[in-house]
Amino acid sequence: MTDVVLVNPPVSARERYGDLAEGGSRLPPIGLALLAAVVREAGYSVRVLDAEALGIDAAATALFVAESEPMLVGLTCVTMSAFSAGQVAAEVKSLLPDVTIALGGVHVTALPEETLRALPAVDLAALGEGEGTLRELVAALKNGSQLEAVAGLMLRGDGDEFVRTPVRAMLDDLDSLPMPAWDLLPDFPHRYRPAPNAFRALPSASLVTSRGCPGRCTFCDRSVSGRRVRAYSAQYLMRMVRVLHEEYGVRDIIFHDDNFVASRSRLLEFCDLMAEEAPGVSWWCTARVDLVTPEVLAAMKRAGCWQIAYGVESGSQEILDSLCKGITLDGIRQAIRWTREAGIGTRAYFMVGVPDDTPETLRASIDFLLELPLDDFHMTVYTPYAGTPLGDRVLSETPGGIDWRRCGDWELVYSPGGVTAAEVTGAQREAFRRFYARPRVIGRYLARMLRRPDSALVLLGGLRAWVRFALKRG
Ligand code: B12
Ligand code: SF4
Repeated sequence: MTDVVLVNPPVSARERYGDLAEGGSRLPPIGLALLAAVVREAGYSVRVLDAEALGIDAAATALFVAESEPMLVGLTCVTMSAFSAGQVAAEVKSLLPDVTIALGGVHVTALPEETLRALPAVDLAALGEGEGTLRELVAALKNGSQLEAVAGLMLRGDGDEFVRTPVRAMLDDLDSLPMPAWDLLPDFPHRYRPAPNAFRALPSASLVTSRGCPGRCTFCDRSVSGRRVRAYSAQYLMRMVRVLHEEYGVRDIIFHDDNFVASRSRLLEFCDLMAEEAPGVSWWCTARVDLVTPEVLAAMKRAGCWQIAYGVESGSQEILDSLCKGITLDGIRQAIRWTREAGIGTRAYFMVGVPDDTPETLRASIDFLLELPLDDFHMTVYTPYAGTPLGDRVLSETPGGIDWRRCGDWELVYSPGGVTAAEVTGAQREAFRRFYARPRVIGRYLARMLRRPDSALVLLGGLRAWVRFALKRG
């Protein structure tokens, strides 16, 4: 018997990336690895079942869960995996009718009642950050005490009623957390792999080392992480890097924080430690264009940073302003130039199909993408997520709602008004076609394949997916 089984529900690469499946990633469920470590530290037994990584369906997932005869099953989900989580819950309940099933993550945090209504086999929802909530929930179930006393839950009441327990305070001191339980993930790190253009060496791992971002971007989902920045200290971060490298052989790390450079003093301290200790690990991260300077970039380069991904979103200043992004096209140009001058690769995230987009703003984004001296890019489709200011507005104006399963950032799931779905997809395909068909970009890919013959096949697979996507009609 195991006290707790934590489950990442099954979602296929096809469901996540559509036509770009071969160019996608499979990365560890960071939240679950952390929750597992917290449960273990509190003295309970715990397993993690990453059905997405194992490639098993809901029925097989439930069979594995049932083998452990758990007291509590904890499922995580984003919007697109909510129904899959519900399916796993239903299958588990058919095998273990008395087990308690909890659901956590950004989606259920933003839409607790709707989600519990849609997924009847789930007993309760954990809202917001889950470490303290899960620890207390397991203890309460073990002791048979009242769940109403556990902060951060949404419980089922009588009939169609729900009972919300007190709000769970956000964690201030991330250093108080144990290290993620990487040992409980299936064949970590080898079963996991970033997108073909998102690693310099394998095996690679990803980390989220801070929570929260003070930015005001109206499309951004911070249902769990909030606006207040809280971060692991540079020393703790360094310890994580060392453990990943020395115990798991990790050679490249992605810092998937909302905004890794949010705290400059921590960033500089971490860069100094990395440069001093030179643990033989390269890394890349996300950043806002208005938070980097030549000095910061030079320190990052010395510390082994090989790429920075900037949220550029659009080539139209009007669209950037309408999204409250708080950056300018010139600011983007400057950050990309400085990053290149520092010897660090540049990657930009664009988003098409936002409510104010028109054929002209889509054109402006493609022109801007091709103007910037970028090494890589990513162009997703705007998806209205509940809990974000823009998403809530769009959802309230969309009669009949939106199918959660389609909310993976690759498909237009609502009507923006100024552009059609075909125009949005057309812009995306044109961007991929024109970006990758340039001799400079092809040459860089060939050079990467020669430098890293061990990952040449992965890169080729990615290139094939992008070319097929770019050339597809409709
Ligand atoms: C890192 C990251 C990834 C990584 C790793 C994802 C992972 N499964 O861990 C990768 C790159 C693989 C990824 C993939 C995707 N992502 Co992502 N990702 C993030 C990011 C930047 C940070 C998430 C994170 O790890 N945070 C740190 C951990 C500790 O927090 P957490 O996972 O939320 O878990 C905490 C709580 O939610 C809670 N909790 C969670 N589950 C449970 C379960 C129980 C039982 C309990 C008690 C508590 C609990 O406790 C945890 C600890 O506090 C967020 C943005 C954000 N700030 O949230 C987007 C985000 C979650 N991703 C998003 C999306 C859309 C996706 C994809 C669908 C994209 C795609 N098409 O592939 C996939 C979905 C993959 C999947 N099956 O989950 C959206 C989700 C929006 C939504 N409402 O659906 C976000 C919010 C970004 C955005 N667009 O705004 N993602
Ligand atoms: S998009 Fe980036 S900068 Fe804007 S609020 Fe979200 S994390 Fe912060």
